Amino acid sequence: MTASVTGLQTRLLTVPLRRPWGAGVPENHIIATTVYTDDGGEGYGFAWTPTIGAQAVQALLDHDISQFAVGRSAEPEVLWDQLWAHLHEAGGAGVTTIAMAGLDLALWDAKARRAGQSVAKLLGSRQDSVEVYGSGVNLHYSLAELVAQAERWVSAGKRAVKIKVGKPDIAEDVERVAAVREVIGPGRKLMIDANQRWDLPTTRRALDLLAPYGLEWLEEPIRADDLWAYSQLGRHLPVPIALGENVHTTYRFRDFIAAEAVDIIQPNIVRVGGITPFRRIAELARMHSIRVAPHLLPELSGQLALTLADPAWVEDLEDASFGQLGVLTDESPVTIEGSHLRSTGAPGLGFIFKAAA
Ligand code: SMN
Ligand code: MG
Repeated sequence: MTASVTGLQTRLLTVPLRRPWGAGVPENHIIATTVYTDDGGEGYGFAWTPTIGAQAVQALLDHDISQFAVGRSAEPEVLWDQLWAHLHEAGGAGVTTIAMAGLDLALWDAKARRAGQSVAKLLGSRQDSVEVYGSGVNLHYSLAELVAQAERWVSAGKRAVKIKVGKPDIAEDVERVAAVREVIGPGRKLMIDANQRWDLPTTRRALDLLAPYGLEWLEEPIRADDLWAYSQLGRHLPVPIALGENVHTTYRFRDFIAAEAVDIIQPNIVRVGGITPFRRIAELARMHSIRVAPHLLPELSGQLALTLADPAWVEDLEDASFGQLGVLTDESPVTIEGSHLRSTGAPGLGFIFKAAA
């Protein structure tokens, strides 16, 4: 007999960032969830938004999702499809899927706790450790601040780092990429992230100017909605294209992969709707020899990366893990030493949010 859901509770936490992600982003929002099941089980999950929509996400969970889930199977893969169909008129992706993650993650946590295992072990851990890269939301940093950050990554033992590009004058991007390459030397990997700031011609020009610095990937040069523009970039670029933090459904990932418009995908496990769709996306990628680099959220992404056959790098955004933000009741379920992330093996997802941030 599988358990069924008896209740769902949410709490909205607003968490100040230790290093603001620009003038408009001083904090992040976490919608902590608890699911209850009729076998006495409990599971802890969350949804997350850096800036937009936290109250909308919480309202969907408190009203539509809770009402729909109670009385249904607590099996996350079964409930996910039913819930997605139920919520679909509110949109197949975005706020809908972000809210769905709040339930899906809590259900996976409950299932793993019931089995007395970590979620990674339950899903079949394939790696003892995964590599993390140093990352920063640093477009607003001065050149000196950026160089200092790159120096911190080198001292911390990172073997790969990612910086933001997309300054109004591309010459400034060239200067910043050159400076960071100088600090990290030729042996470390360097990724750049334009956060959808460019159009097609600017991207072509940027590739010409920046490829000589030896780049592991160029992330989100163009609006993530514009599959057509990505498909125009062509197949054998001097720098692989990474995207996915703003792609929300399995179908849309399929479309990018089928159009040969992406080389590395970066699903955000919350934005796609939880672990259930993340695993489907990861399988899709594997069938097409596309590597998966789960976006942000190292406590969650890191554990799921351990279950992948061929994980790409996991992002370690400076001072921004839940553990570093001080919002967890216990020690973090993952450890990061140098460039390696490992699981502590804590049961379930292994993290519960404090009552107040
Ligand atoms: C990013 C996106 C959202 C929040 C923080 C950082 C960024 C990244 O695009 O890939 O690190
Ligand atoms: Mg990014």
